[in-house]
Amino acid sequence: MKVATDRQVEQAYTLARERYAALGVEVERGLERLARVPISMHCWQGDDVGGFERVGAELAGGGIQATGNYPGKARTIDELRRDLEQALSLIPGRHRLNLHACYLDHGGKQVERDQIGPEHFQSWIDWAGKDWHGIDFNPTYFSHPKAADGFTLSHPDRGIRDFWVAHGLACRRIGAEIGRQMGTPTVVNTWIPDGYKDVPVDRFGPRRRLLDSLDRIFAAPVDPALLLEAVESKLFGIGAESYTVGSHEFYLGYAIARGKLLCLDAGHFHPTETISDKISSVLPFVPELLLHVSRPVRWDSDHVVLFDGELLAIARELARGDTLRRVHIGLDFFDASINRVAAWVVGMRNMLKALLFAMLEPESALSQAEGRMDYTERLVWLEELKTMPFGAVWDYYCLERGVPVGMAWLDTVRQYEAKVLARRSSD
Ligand code: RNT
Ligand code: ZN
Repeated sequence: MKVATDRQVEQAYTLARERYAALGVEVERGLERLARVPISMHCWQGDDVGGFERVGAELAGGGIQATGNYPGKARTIDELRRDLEQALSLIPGRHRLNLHACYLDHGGKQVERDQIGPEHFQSWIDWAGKDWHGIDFNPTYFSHPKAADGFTLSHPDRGIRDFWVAHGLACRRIGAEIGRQMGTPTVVNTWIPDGYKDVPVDRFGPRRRLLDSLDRIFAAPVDPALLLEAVESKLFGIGAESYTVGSHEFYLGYAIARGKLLCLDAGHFHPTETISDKISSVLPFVPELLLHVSRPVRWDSDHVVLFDGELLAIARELARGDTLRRVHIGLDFFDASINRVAAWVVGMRNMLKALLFAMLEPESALSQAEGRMDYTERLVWLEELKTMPFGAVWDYYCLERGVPVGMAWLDTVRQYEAKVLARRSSD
């Protein structure tokens, strides 16, 4: 399905550019800015957070859960890479790959998580090569027998903590080596599932132990040109409803005290609490931020990101001023009930669309109205902008970057599904 001819896209763009120019917005500037923003695309949407440690790995444990049984999930590294390539070819711009430690390439010989090294990710680095802007990384502190008690870095048993600290240290080395080879720092993000299903007696002990484990992992200084380290909080998880060791306040304090990046996941707060308002509150106190752009539906359900109000609110915060210089954007969702390649494409394109929308707002006119305390004008401006011919600019951007315009990309995904995904047996 061709949704429009190239000429139609160009004509609509020319008119749209004039409309924006009348508001004092230079559309070309917005498009150039957008082209410089990499989004970190999470590998785990491709196989429901399974990973490749074991043959036929299970679904994620540790309080996160992909639901659905849509056929065609990637079962091997090669399958996942093909799927990632397919998705990337339908997304405008140059982006980053976000890997988890459990996606290692062990070449048939199982390796324990405290023993992994950069060699297990060399094939990812070689594959990512020049097509990707860089690679980000995550230690995997879940889906493992030593995480089965619901505790890892804060486990009461010293031996189990030591094992996970060793994993954290190994991931640091891996992250730094990836950063060195890719020529752009790897953002290594720490999230642990630790928590209690029911009301604990001692809330201090696990947090004291987590603090100590983190300090052991982060003890040696690292070169920020190779590695940036983030910590990710959470409110609750399945089976950890009453108490999460790594809460927001805990990691906010940790990131500020230790100069780490704070990771804000859109699904890790109370249902009506949003992360858009947290960006300007936290950035004055931490060096940089990592975002896990996700979509919670009633809980931390990790639905595919929509072009909705909260995504726009996040994008506006990023587009204004030079905030983007200090914020890394990653996606974090996993929907196993729809075509997984399509899930990536929808989420990535929506994130980019939202950024473009925000980059086409007349920042100075809006802030002047606010500065004059003319809240009537501010309101009228913001409402007017919603019906500007933004779609025509987005379509043109896709055309210019050589990716399908409109929903024409779905045809490609359907063909890929028929040719490749449908042939993967579900055994
Ligand atoms: C879990 C966190 C975490 C994971 C990934 C797979 O609640 O959001 O970021 O989704 O590490
Ligand atoms: Zn997350």
